Amino acid sequence: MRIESGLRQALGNGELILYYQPKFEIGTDRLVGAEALVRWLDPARGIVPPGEFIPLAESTGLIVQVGEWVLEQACAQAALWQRAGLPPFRLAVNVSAREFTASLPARVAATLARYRLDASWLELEITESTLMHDFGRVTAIMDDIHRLGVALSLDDFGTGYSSLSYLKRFPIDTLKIDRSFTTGIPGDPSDCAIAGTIVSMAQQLGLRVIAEGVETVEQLSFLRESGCDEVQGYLYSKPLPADDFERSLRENW
Ligand code: G
Ligand code: G
Ligand code: NA
Ligand code: MN
Repeated sequence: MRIESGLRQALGNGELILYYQPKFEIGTDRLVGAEALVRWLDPARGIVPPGEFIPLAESTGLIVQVGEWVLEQACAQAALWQRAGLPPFRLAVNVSAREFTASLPARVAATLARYRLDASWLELEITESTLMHDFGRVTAIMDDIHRLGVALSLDDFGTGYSSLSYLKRFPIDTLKIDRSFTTGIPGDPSDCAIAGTIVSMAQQLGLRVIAEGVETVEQLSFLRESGCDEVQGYLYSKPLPADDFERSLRENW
């Protein structure tokens, strides 16, 4: 309860901030995307990671307001980068199941318009739990988002319980191999088999595939050999504040 009222205040006081973690294409080593990750800058406690307040925000419904702020902030930042003439990349925003409502496509469209941000700059990361709700309703929302030119990726792939048949029924562009599988590469044969199978399934379905949580060159080599398209993880960069991200982008990437 204390953290809930604290989070409500944090929203009003501008204590939320976004960090940005780059995504790289394996074949070209080019930065092709980034994931926006929210943090709470609590004056008393310092930086509070999302793992400590997103679950609470989801169970209380506050995630809707948090999500509105995140989309707004991410688009504002991407528009600055677009206008600064940085090489274009897709900025991904995490969207929880409770935010995935019929009003989302219109809000996304309005936000893009407000910042004059091209839709090719935006991607939404959803999880399998979002897909397990009413099929017709979820498909309609995804189709509307897709029609705007905004990409959709399936986060934490392989950890959920839904049927694989959704991969052909929903307009998904990219699968994100969950960090828990990447961690076991190359030592754990099961994790290697799962990651390799996700990559080949994605290829055969015409989807892009990215591995998250890549920390070692051995993991990178395995993923390259498997044919994985992109990687994200500490091997390349931790999530960074906007200034640091932009500086690295100009200097290194
Ligand atoms: O940054 P970190 O690895 O600590 O993030 C932990 C979790 O919080 C991840 O599962 C991530 O998807 C989630 N998360 C981070 N930012 C957001 C956000 O803006 N919205 C939602 N819904 N989840 C987020
Ligand atoms: O649930 P989601 O996939 O959105 O979570 C992404 C989270 O993973 C972010 O909070 C980010 O900080 C974290 N992360 C990103 N790269 C790495 C990595 O290489 N190793 C570890 N341990 N965590 C990572
Ligand atoms: Na994510
Ligand atoms: Mn993930």
